[in-house]
Amino acid sequence: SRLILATRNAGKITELRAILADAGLPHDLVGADAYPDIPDVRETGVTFAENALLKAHALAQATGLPAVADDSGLCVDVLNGAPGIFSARWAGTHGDDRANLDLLLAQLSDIDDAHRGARFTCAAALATPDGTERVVEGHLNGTLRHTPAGTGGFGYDPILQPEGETRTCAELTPAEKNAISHRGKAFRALVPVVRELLG
Ligand code: ITT
Repeated sequence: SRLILATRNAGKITELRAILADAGLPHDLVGADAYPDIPDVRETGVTFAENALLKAHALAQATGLPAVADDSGLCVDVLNGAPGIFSARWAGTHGDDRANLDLLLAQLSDIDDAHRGARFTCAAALATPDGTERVVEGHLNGTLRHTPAGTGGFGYDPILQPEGETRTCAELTPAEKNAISHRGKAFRALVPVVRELLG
């Protein structure tokens, strides 16, 4: 049976396919790009969980198929949790990863190493066409580098060094990142829920 991945972010799609396949989820995973006529949902929620549910419900309603969605972002301690749910458009243009990262580094230029704590959060939501919903969260704690390193992953990966690591997320292999990431944790927790509700 088919399960919609309610995201248009290519980095997320790549990671989700690997995470869900590794977890043994038997469903055919169909990206939202297979439905180009369905408009993007307005992310009007004030939490990651609310926005993930909005995206999952929108795709489930529009396709008549169950859908999972990811809302995620980087929460920086000295910025009181910003960029948070605004991570994808921190510098103004939605999805301009390089501009977002450069602006964040500029905002933190005076902050010393002891005060550069941050965490990635991912809310993973499941919605079915009958309106059933579930949502779980995962986190990855770390510190922010002063300069980007690495070419893997996407978004803020080149500046986030996970706790206990000497490399940034962008220097990890995809499997290493998925094993510890906010997204890996959230979607591995969602898999038994998907199995229970969808069979
Ligand atoms: P969809 O809504 O279509 O899923 P999006 O990119 O708009 O795609 P979000 O609103 O959830 O998704 O924004 C997520 C942003 O948070 C993303 O653009 C990155 O800047 C950042 N982010 C999330 N997960 C990340 C990760 O694993 N590594 C680095 N940055 C990440």
